[in-house]
Amino acid sequence: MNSEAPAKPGHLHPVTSAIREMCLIFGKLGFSVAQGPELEDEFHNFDALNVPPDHPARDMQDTFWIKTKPGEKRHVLRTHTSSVQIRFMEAITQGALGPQPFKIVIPGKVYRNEATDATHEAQFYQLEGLYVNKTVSMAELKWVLERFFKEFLGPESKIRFRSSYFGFVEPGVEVDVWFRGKWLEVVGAGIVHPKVFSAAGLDPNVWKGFAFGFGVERLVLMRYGIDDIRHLYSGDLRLINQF
Ligand code: YSA
Repeated sequence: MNSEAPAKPGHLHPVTSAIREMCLIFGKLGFSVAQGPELEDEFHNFDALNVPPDHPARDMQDTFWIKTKPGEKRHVLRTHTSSVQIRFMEAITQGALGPQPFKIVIPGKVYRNEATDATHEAQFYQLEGLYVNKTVSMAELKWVLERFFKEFLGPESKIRFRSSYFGFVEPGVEVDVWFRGKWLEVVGAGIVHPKVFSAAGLDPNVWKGFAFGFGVERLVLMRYGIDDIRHLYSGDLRLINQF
């Protein structure tokens, strides 16, 4: 610990309380919370999400690969929470009730082999969302995200979509949020790619969906005006005790 002041009893880390608050906001919009493993196989982290074999995200520099013997299934520390989209849909297809509409959010730790700086950690949290039903639109996606940001960052926040590429959605967008006079890029999102449904065992001719994912710490930094992500994990109680 860098600080001599003891932690105040009952205090939660700002990232923990942000995740709880985010889940409550999405809960009011009908989303339940789902979870999945942090040690993931290549299929759930990349293949099933239509991330091509030569995509740079699979590179040694970006991903923590677990050592395996030749011929063994390759494992990674998950690089995003999108892997849980596949796990949840697999569970739905194998469940007693069979395929059905659902809305979930997935908060969780993810890992990337990168040099840390003011906005990058090698271990951080994402919050993923997935809504699956027989018809789902970009307009609904926009409404849900706007409702979320108005509650989490304040009623003056608004959002805009810019087209972008992620293998697991088509169309794909980056979402910018208007906060304290600036547009900030905070979310990846889009309409679930039919190949993702097929990989998870759901019929893409029947099921449609939207998905989104964002970095939790980046939103905590914005909301509280903290200038460096590393402060959150320095163990300095002078920071923690302010929340
Ligand atoms: C996209 C489309 C979907 O339908 C669903 C999810 C997504 C998001 C996608 N899985 C993804 O991981 N995109 S991302 O690489 O751009 O990361 C998402 C967010 O994580 C970023 O916007 C950023 O807020 C945060 N992030 C990324 N690298 C980070 C980081 N936060 C802290 N440290 C890092 N090193």
